Amino acid sequence: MSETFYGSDFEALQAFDPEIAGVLVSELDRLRGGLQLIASENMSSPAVLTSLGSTLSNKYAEGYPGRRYYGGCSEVDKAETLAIERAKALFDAEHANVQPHSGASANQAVYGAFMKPGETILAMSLPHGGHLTHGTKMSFSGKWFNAVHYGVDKDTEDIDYAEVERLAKEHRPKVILAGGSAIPRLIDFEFFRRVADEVGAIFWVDAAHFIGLVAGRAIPSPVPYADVVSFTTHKVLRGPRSGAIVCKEEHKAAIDKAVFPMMQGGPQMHTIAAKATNFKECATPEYQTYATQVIANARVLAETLGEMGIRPTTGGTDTHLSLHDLQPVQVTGVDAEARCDAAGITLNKNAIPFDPQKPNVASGIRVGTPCVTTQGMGEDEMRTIAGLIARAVVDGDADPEHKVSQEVRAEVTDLVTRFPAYPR
Ligand code: DSN
Repeated sequence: MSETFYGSDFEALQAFDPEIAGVLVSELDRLRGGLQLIASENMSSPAVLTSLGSTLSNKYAEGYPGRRYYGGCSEVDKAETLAIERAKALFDAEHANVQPHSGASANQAVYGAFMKPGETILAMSLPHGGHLTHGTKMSFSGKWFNAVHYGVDKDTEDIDYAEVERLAKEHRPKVILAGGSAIPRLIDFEFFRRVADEVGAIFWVDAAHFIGLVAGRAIPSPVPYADVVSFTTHKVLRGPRSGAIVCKEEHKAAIDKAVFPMMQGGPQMHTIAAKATNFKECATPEYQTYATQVIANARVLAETLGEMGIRPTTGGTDTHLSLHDLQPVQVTGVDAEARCDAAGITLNKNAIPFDPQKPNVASGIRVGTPCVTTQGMGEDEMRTIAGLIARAVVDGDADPEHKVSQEVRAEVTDLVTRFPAYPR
């Protein structure tokens, strides 16, 4: 079998293109050498990476299995059918479309399926934890549609459900959207469903961040409540960098037509094969254990950072991520990110709700546990990591040669040596 498999031939790449081969190796070294705490990243398995690096990348296959605009699709049809059936089974969904190239492409297709330009969507505001594609002025979604935004409650810092209901009744949107990029708490899908029904709206969940926790049966699923659920496949889910949509049977035709031919051309068949492999992985008991541990780790990390003065918004987390307010320690998000980076800790600055700083400075950081949990770390290691973050943020410096950067980096090296990414 391996004699006829032409993907992932690293030696051939090295011989022909040493510059790019060098980047592949140095990126792997970077990944292995530090702590990866970006909440939206993970480390796909060699099986997923093998499907990605395959000759399925060559195939044009516009259309859907059994209904293609090109010949020669018999084999890629098998891959896409497996991906669809596995996604439906994993999420107990009536229909799945596995062709979106990314989360933004999946979201574009949802707009295309349900909305005409100028119609109204009610979604979470970006500065309060939403997403660029949820109606911000910089994205197609805010340029082509009328976006009305809800935020979080000033006291709880969780979704302001009363505001959702008030705005829904005032604006009677075509679509109500729940989900975002920096929401540490569970979302009350039943509430959103009720409000959507009351105003006759489609209920859409962008589950990109937490769909892996749903797949691992670690948190409640939006699928029974939502008309449509879009997601990415590379976050907690741990699949290839890509997107997908699941929906009710009644929306199947609208979603499929919106993905292709409305928004996309040829599907990336290698990525679809990798999604199929990933969905199979996610159906295992090992993955369920992983998803549960991701949350346990995130809780301890958030709590311990809080004890060290780096306050978690909403008081903690129910998911894989927490958002931290750095104002009590008088450090900006941008400085915290740079100081952590210098110490071998990769995380991102993030606006916190009601942030007085501009988004490119920000008063917060977002931390997530998908990667470190994939590496096998548990709650004890999270306490250690919280201490390292606090040290880097409060006492550290953006200079990697600074004493604190060096000391923290030495402890990071110890951790990642004991819990290696992609063990050799
Ligand atoms: N950029 C992703 C994130 O970091 O949350 C969302 O698209």
